[in-house]
Amino acid sequence: MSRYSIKMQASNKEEGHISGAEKIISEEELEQYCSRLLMRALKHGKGKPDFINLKIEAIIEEEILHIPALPVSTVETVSASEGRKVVLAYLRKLGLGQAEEILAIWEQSYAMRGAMLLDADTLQRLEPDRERGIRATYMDMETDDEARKSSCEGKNHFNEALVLATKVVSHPNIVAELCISDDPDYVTGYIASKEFGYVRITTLKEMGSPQGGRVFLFRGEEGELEDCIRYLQQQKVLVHMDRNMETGSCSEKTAVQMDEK
Ligand code: PML
Ligand code: MG
Repeated sequence: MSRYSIKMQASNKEEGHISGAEKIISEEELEQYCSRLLMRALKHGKGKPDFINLKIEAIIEEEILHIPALPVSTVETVSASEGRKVVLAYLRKLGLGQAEEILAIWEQSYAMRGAMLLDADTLQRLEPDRERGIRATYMDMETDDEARKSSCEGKNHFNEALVLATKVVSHPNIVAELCISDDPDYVTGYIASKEFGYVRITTLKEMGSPQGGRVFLFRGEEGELEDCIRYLQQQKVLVHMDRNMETGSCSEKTAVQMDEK
């Protein structure tokens, strides 16, 4: 089967970045998904784009790494501080002694376009470009669930994050990923690791806050860093989703709960 990677990026002069998404699909699906991603760019709540970039690249089938999605679990929390305590507990369970410091450094990722790559032990920042950060890319889900697959017209935070987290923590040198969305009305975040899977934390920031970012925690030798960055930014990955896997509606539920307060 011939497959293609499609990447969409939309921006305008007032807002800067408006929307971005990517898919890995077959040649037969190319036209349909180009149009879906175009609609996603045009209908974004942040505003009308004045620039849309659709990048299409052929992919060699043998270059694709196929991996199963991380197992998912959910921890219900009612406040950002409770959510952060859950993250701290998981970091400690992963053997990361400097959990408090990692949480503090995570805040520096809020201003970045990509993710921060942090040495889990020395707490040294490892991104070659600190403003841009690391862009985990060239990944998509593989599923026979049509509804899930076609959800790319609008953003599905959970599906997209599960795909990204599965790719990222599958690298031998990544111990964990921490993520809070920068979308003001999306308060569910997660900590992902090979050991504990994808752990959703239903409240990890205050409702209305535009602050969010990602940290990839690296553990390894200096000589292993280059391969890790190459994997994160260039390796093509298809994440196989289980049909019975949850589809990610807990943040909306939390949003309602928060509004009622
Ligand atoms: C983002 O906005 O890209 C981050 C989404 C985090 C999703 C968390 C979840 O619902 O599991
Ligand atoms: Mg966002």
